Amino acid sequence: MAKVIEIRVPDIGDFEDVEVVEILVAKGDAVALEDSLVSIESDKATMEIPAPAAGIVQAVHVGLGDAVSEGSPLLSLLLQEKPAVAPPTDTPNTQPPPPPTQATPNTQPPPTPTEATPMSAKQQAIAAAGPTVGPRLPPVAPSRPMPSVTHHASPLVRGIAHELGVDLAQAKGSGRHGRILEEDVKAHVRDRMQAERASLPMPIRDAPDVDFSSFGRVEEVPLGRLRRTAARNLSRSWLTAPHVTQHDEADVTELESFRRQCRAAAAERGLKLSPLHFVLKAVAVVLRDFPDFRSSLAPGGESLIVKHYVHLGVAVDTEHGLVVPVVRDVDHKGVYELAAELAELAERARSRKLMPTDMQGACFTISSLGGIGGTSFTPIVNTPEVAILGLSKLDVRPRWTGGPDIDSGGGFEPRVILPLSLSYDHRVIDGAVAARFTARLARLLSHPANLLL
Ligand code: CAO
Repeated sequence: MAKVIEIRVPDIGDFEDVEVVEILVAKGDAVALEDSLVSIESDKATMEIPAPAAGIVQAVHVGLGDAVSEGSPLLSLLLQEKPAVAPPTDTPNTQPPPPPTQATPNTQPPPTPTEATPMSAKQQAIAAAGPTVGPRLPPVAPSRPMPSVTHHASPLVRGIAHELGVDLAQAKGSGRHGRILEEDVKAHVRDRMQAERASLPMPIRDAPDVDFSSFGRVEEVPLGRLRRTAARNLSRSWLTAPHVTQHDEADVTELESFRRQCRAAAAERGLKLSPLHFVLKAVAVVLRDFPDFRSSLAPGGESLIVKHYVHLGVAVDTEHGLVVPVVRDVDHKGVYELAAELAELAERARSRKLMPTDMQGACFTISSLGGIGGTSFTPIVNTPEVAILGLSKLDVRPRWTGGPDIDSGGGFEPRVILPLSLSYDHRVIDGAVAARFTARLARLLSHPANLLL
């Protein structure tokens, strides 16, 4: 005769009001011996309660989130007439019945299912433990709480997931009620590996080797050492520092008027003042308030090394290639002194007389193409510096003197504009800070008297 047994919460040690976190079966489900029925979870551990025998679920007595304690009814199971697994062999089982999954023995008296159908040793062991049979929660040191579990998976699958380093919360279950099976864990690992392979950066290859002579006459001209070195440095910078260029412009009308006034005095010193010399001075002032712009990323990228000196590199165009000599302590020097020093460095650069030390120690670089032309460009940061300022050609542009309401009067007046292009390493400098930097520089150049302050 068919027998219905009540499955109850087993001995779970000292725990009370443990939460039901998973109900893995529903009324009418056929379950096999040891199929997990319900998962309960304390703040220390999660435990699945297995079926003590094969059968059909008659009723589920708990809901998700219910608090249960030892002996609380979980579900009613109509035991199968026939055993779900092979009947016991003739050899009597002399082993004491092991607790289903855990080491701690069950101390509850076993209510005995009374059906006559013979059971396997394992079934007998489990059924003998009766409705309250089940594993105790494993003793877990309070200092090492178990992670909470919100997925359906057998202890075996959890073990495999643990071994493979799979977070079950990320895996998709294809089993009944979304239960995560062994093959789901493997599929998850496979998908992750494929995704990782796909996200690997493409290897950087040289441009394809083309036989240009097949299209016309060619000649091969060797590159000088300077150009080869510059090419290496520029490539490294471009590939390692994420570049952004902030474009701005400074109204340098007053500054240009002042520069013209200084022309004679400069000539007496054997100098020519260019806009660049004033920009050097202004940049030194702005750098005082923007320490990140005179910093470098420390090796490993975990910190910044901020330099408390203001040595500025200046890009010099020579027939052998680009070199960047360094003007030291710009913040402590006057514009005439800077003009004299830069002229001397540029002269030595062009006659290839610079020493390696002349090109070391900058914390920021300026590259001026203003004497040549152009409206803006993207200079490449001279890493490990984090920013470089490009200057383009002065332009005279009309400026509206009235307010935004053009009907209320106003007019246009010519203004001298200096285009600014600030490239920066976005790992170190945020766009907003870069915009503040150029805005501050533009203000300073627009009111050159402030340079004295
Ligand atoms: N707008 C208009 N005219 C400008 C100017 C500007 N922004 N900057 C300079 N000029 C003028 C100068 O006043 C000078 O005019 P005069 O001959 O009438 O006096 C003329 O252009 C030539 O100036 P210069 O280039 O000789 O002098 P400088 O101080 O401005 O620059 C140096 C010196 C060494 C930086 C420059 O000669 C140089 O080599 N520039 C090229 C840098 C370079 O190649 N950068 C690209 C690197 S990639 O980032």
